[in-house]
Amino acid sequence: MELKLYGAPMSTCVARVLACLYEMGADFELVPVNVPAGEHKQPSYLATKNPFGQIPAPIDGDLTLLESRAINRYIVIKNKGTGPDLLRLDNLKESALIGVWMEVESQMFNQPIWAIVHQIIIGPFFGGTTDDQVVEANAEKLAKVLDVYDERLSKSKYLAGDFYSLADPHHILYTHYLMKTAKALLINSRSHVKAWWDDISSRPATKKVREGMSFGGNA
Ligand code: GS8
Repeated sequence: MELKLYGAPMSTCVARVLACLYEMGADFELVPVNVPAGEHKQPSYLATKNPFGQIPAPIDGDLTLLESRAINRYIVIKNKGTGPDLLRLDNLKESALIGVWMEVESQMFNQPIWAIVHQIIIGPFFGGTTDDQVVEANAEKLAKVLDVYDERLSKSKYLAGDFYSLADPHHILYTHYLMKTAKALLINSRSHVKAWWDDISSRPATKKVREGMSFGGNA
């Protein structure tokens, strides 16, 4: 039975899973969830899809999953042999470094970039306003994180080494939206980060997921 992914393609966490599905060439069906109408907060959704009332929610046969990063681990392991080996579990050191950079994304990179993108793009789309002080404070935080990335990427082509791994596409979604704002300078002013972004953002799987990522207007 084909995996059913409940969500909306412009949603960042759904896009994280789509990037992995496209990269792995996996079969799936995207089932739209009407987030503005609150479909993801309805009792039936909470009971059968995601108890936290969030997207993405994939259902693969009798297996219901949540948390985009854990979902992607499952997709890569399930499709091992037919898709690219984005986790390298047969190589202790390489898989350890992939794990490290997936954690860095989740623990260091995600929070400040999430805050900037929510302030400038996603919040206003849902009727909110932008707090410039929050943007600036998080831009400062993200700059420090990206300095570490720039150093790392001066030594290897991708985050975990000279090979594309799951750690790289986990960065695509928020960076995609950041690049539509004036804070794109945070990426563009760091030559190694910029070269990495140019590379990963132009992969066919990434292009496909980015095509569905828009909150209208210039975003
Ligand atoms: C976060 C899911 C999430 O925040 C993951 O899957 O990685 N850690 C989880 N989903 C958002 C949309 S993506 O930004 C969501 O469902 N928001 C609506 C809401 O919480 O009401």
